[in-house]
Amino acid sequence: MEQEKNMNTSAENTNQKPARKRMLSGIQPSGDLHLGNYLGPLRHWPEMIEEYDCYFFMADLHTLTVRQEPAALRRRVLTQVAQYIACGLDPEKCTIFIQSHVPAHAQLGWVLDCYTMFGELSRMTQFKDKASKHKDNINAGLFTYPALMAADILLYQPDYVPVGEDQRQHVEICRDIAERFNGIYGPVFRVPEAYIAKVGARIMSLNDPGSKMSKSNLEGCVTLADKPEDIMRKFKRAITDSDTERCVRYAPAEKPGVSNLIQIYAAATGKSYEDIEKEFEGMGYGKFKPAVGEAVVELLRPIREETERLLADKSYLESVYRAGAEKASYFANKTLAKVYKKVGLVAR
Ligand code: ATP
Ligand code: LTN
Repeated sequence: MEQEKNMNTSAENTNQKPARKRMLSGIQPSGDLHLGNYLGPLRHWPEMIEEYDCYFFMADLHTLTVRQEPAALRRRVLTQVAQYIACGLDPEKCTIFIQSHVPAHAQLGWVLDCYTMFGELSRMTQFKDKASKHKDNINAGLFTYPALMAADILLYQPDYVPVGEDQRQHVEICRDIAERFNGIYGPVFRVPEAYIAKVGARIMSLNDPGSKMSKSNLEGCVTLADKPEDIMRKFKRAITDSDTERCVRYAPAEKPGVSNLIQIYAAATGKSYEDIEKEFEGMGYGKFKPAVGEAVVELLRPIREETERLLADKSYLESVYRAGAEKASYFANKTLAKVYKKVGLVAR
């Protein structure tokens, strides 16, 4: 994973420097986790828990910005806890928790709302995008989402935030908010850096390679829960191009569909783009598309099977997220108390 090169100006100013560097990230349980979530950030998290002090959470409060069916949301949060573990996040080595179980997120979120400007929120791509897709529900939470995300991050004083390319702007605004706050009150927050994978940072939709793979277009999206036959069907139908040579060549601008499949195949097998071009030289798309499908089936099979096993053990899952909330709360409450004191709230 290639680390973003951002200058971290205030990191050394904080007096809460941990022994190990810290990482934090979250994913919204707004649908089933998909191949973009996995090949972008999630796949790299298990490597990180060996080296960093890691916090991973289900961003359930963020999910409320779009109307949800309550029972389905509850089910997806539990599935996501199981999937995090099935992807290799050992709860003994990192902290896994549910955002709404740690009230400090909403509490700091409110304070940061008051240090985030209307103009900067108006420029957020995700807001503009989601507002155009949900015209009947452009709520205040959708607008202030980045301030809550900044609170999620800053509560834990992390050094790095591992996310996909589409979240770069949100990490940038988080840095701006932290610097603004530190500029007024002194070094309260560590200013974190985005940590973005080179391969897999932006997986595109299989049936619309101009848009990122997303839960909102299920035929173009492979989920971690998909059965092998569904995965194969989606890859066989993947949009490529009408290039008469039908050659497997990495050229994102000219051949977005094929380049996306090469990217997925590279991420799933560890092969380089050149090796993949050689492997399929002269073969056309008829051989290539099912080969990518098979590689993804094998990549996801152990995750799906382990998720099913874990979901049958509700008491274990409960023990994981309860312990996680306790540990996360301890840390988060320390930062929140400091913030409340700095802004002038009376201690209880
Ligand atoms: P939606 O489908 O509604 O856009 P999402 O799939 O982006 O949602 P998020 O919770 O917003 O889900 O994203 C979780 C993480 O996965 C983020 O770090 C995000 O950057 C990353 N991610 C999402 N889609 C992709 C993608 N297509 N390629 C790579 N990374 C992605
Ligand atoms: N906005 C993120 C999810 C998210 C997040 C976070 C990611 C909410 N809070 C804090 C990293 C750190 C998204 O992926 N859509």
